[in-house]
Amino acid sequence: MSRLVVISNRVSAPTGEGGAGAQGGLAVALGAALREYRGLWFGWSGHRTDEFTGHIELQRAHGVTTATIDLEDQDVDEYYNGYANRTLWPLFHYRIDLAEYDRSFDSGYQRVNERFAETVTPLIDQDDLVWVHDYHLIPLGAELRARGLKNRIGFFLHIPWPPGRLLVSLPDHQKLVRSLLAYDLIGFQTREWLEAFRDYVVRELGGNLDADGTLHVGDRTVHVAAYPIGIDYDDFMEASRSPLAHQACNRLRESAADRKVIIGVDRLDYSKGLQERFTGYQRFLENNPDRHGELFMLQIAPPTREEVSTYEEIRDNLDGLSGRINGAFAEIDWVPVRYVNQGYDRASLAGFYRAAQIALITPLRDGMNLVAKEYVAAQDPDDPGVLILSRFAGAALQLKDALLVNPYSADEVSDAIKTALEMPREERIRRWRSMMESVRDEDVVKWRHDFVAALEGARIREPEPPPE
Ligand code: ADQ
Repeated sequence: MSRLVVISNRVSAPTGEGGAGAQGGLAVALGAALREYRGLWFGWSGHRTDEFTGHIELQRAHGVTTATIDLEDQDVDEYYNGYANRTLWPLFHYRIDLAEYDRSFDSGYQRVNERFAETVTPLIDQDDLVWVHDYHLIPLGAELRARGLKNRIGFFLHIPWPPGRLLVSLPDHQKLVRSLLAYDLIGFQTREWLEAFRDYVVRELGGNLDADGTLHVGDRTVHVAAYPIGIDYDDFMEASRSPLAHQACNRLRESAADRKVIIGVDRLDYSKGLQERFTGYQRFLENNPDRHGELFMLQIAPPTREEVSTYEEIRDNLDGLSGRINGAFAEIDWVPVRYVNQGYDRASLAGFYRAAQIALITPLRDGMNLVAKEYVAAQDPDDPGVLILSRFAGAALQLKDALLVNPYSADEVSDAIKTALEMPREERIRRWRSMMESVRDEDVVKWRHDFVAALEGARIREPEPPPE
């Protein structure tokens, strides 16, 4: 079995097996993959330095070696806060109104990808499989090839791929997409994003598509496929049975005092549709005065990317909106919105999910959305809650038995809350069972096995012809 080298923007030091750690689902999933394949995980430490030195900090913990580098202030501003999070993130989430195009971002993005390639190349052995993650590192494969790497290199995009009509608004869009052709395998979360990518390559780059889905562009052959990411089912179930999860569940139930709980859990990001969700809930309260006092909404949303101004704005907007809803509807013994700006470990989240009769997960656009899957996994099989899910989340293609809504429509969201509150137990159980099977069977272990197997099977690269 080949060794696996995972490269992502950030590296989270693995904390070992078991459910109670404070890591995100992806960090746990990649940590497990690396243990299985005796791997190396390379990326940015998250720290800034005055001057880039290329010094690699190597650490070994719980069977995984991590290798991290520090970046300069200018790198962080132009690459991470700039091109990745001000240009690509909004554009790939269909928000060209928020996308900022600035040449200094392009050059910073390119420079950091070159720095990643320069530093990681000596750590890669001839037989290693290399797996690059996400929109921060699109040109990395081409930079690794430019340094002579012949290994099989795969890329997985965690976020949506935008329709060609939006993507062409990006200056130098062809250059960015062409750099992806250096990979042997490109994975997307869903068929929808995969098809948008293929359409672009066929129309804009003159590519051809084989019957088996392989793309040919000039002399390049690239395998492209959808690999929907899942949760670490076993690990999450273990977390949800832990004392911490029970404590969290009881704490929320006791404080709810027989009221039903509608839960939302998201990073504070405009793609997650939080303002639209609050507005949908407000519409429900306006339309159903008889239900006031019977339920409340708990929104957990820790701030992220605070150095990007649009994220400050959304925080201000939500503070205002939650305050206005509470001001308009609260009674002395009932507050309709509990809005919490802190993150929780996975075990506590599992407990909160279990205590909530409804999950309201309404991103305007989301590559997958693992919170929806975690909510399903955490439910009591005899009395499961109802998942209300945006039809624009990648997860909606698998969780077809959720109540699927258009997150832009406050009326649809309001109606779905009413339907969820009134849904008979038998229907809740039937819908939950079918969703649970998909969450269990299409988990993160399957995701990484499918991707790595496809990468192992991807054609070994022919040596490049010598320059003329
Ligand atoms: P994210 O946009 O971060 O990820 P999501 O998949 O919902 O979105 O969450 C990832 C993890 O973060 C989950 O395990 C969740 O429990 C945790 N998390 C989210 N909000 C939290 C909170 N308030 N407190 C504590 N933990 C929280 C990106 C893409 C997604 C894709 C993932 C994985 O945007 O579409 O599903 O990568 O590929």
